[in-house]
Amino acid sequence: GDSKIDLLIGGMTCASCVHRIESHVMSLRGVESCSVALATSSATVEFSPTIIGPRDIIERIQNLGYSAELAS
Ligand code: 9UX
Repeated sequence: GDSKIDLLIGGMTCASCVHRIESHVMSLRGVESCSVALATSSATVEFSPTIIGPRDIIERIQNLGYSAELAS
């Protein structure tokens, strides 16, 4: 991807949360990869900035019931 963001995710309590977030974020047009880590409550997302932006990605995760913010 052309752009990459690191996110802090709140509210993940089991491994299924990881797969749930990854599959939803991966389904967004413009997202190329999404790797969620339960141990560090974080996610790395690669995307094409001409198609989607951090705001949309964060909003999608929040809509699933988790908190999400830029880590850096
Ligand atoms: Mo596990 Mo996560 O039962 O939203 S899927 S807590």
